[in-house]
Amino acid sequence: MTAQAQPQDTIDAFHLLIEALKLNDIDTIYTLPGIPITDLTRISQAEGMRVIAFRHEQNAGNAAAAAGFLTQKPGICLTVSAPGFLNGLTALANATTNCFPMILISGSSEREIVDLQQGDYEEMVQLAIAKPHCKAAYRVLHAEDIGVGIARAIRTAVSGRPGGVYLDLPAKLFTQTLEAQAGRQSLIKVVDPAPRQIPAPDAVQRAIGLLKSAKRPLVLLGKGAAYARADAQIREFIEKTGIPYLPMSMAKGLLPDTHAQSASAARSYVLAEADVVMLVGARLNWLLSHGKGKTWGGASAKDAGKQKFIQVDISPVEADSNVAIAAPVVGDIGSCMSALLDGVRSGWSKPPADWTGAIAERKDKNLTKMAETLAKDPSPMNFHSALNVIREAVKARPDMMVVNEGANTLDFARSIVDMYEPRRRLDAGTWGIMGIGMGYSIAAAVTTGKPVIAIEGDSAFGFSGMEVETICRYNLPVCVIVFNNNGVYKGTDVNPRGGDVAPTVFVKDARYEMMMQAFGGVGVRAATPAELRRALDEAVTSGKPTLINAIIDETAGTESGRITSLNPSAAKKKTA
Ligand code: ADP
Ligand code: TZD
Repeated sequence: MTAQAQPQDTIDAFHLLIEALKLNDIDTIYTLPGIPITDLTRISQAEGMRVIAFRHEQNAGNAAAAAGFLTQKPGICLTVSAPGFLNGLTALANATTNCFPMILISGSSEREIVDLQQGDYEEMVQLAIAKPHCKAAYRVLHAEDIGVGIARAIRTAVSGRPGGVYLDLPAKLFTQTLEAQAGRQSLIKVVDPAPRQIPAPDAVQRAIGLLKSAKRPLVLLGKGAAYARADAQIREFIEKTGIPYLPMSMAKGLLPDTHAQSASAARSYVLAEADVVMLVGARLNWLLSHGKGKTWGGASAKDAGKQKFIQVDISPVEADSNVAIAAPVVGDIGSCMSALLDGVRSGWSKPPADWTGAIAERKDKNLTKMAETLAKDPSPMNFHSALNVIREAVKARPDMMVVNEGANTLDFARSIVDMYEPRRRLDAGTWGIMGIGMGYSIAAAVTTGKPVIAIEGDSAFGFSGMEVETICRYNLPVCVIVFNNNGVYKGTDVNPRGGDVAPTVFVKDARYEMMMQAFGGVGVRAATPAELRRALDEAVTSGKPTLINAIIDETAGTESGRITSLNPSAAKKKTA
């Protein structure tokens, strides 16, 4: 079927919905078709929207979430009812957890039948189920409310702390029509969807006062800072003040990782020793050991360290969520950093040389050690020797997008692959979720047009691997590199009873490259850094969908990568 013809003087709900999105500069839909949204996907395409159809809704949802992070406009994921909705819901919840703006739009079954539980096709109370997992859930029952529904969804997704919104569209809505002019007049172009939020002057002064009193100050940049696109103010603030900084993984590249003030190579030293820490768009969650314990110089796992915190965040309730925040600065990061910059323009002295000197010393030592490790060429490859190839490739093409998931593959890549430009890195994020790889890669390619390298553990890749067909279908410049060590974390576990293999072990020497070949893309097996370099260079130059099966020593990984301590058995040993 092609786009449905409709009488000149009427407009149906399909077209109203598409016009409402277009009116708000939304030009792409990530979806998987079926009843009742198949025609919506067709008509969207016919009306000039980019429609990217996936093989599983979770991947479409992850793509929408990444698109939201990269563009500051809510990414749109469109699914069928019940199972399609549930498949998309994980991505909606993950987007909300990561503060990425997205809208999950799902078709739903007949209200009358659902509410009486009479057993409709794909029956489910989707609105109620979505609600706890996103910022808000709305339903549109009448065509004349489509404009308001889309406007509310957009505003909710991007204003304040960004996040996910669910929009429920019952099948019956789509068949409704309105008089064309009245229909179009009912649509809303959202004015100023994410209004600036100016911080209170006294809050800014409190923060400046604390920073001025610091002997060992540190700035910690999170992915909220990357999202906010306040790149120039952040850089100016760091360089003007001379304060060392640490980027969280998705804030890497806000300033180049090779910047003299980056303290990444002295991370454990600065976290334990800093006396004033300014968080910019970063939460003190598990990724930062909740702001306390030995990481922060505390005497035991539960003790806070001696540092005082400044927290720059758009959410007023984030402060004190884990430890006391001495100076909360609430507002959008652009406005906050501008105000803070004004406060350090005069009468500012750089941090004491003994602090910056001690950091530089540790950095030098650690970087030298790292260079020695990276220079080794073991056979089979280990994480370091393979990642060194990617490190060089990103250095040569700093505008490339990097997507990263796995355990060891994530932890090592985060510290080995330097980033040079803002918002070039997407990863497993706040949940440490596996399965974002192909969805994020597809969105990265679609929204930026840049080459994408997906650095994937072999387990992580499996969660979304079927989307290599989608990558081939849309001919996207994505190079997937599977770090194949024959299993989850590593490939050496043994079932003590014999019989089945251990739960963490996969088929040995799996030919992942053939998956890409199956759909017309390029598949290469790479057992050495030279082979990996050749295949990666070719992929980046040609822009062809490519999968490189990088053979990694199956003994090289550690259990859960760097978070082994979170395993219950390890925690039990610690308290015993
Ligand atoms: P990371 O994982 O990199 O440490 P988090 O996701 O934990 O980062 O934290 C991001 C923080 O950024 C959230 O607390 C969120 O409220 C905040 N944030 C997101 N966008 C903005 C913005 N435009 N202005 C201010 N704060 C923001
Ligand atoms: N399921 C989901 C949705 N998210 C998760 N994080 C996990 C399971 C648990 N998990 C991790 O935290 S990492 C990981 C799993 C299954 C995979 C690690 O193996 P890998 O990477 O092959 O991807 P390495 O490099 O071999 O460690």
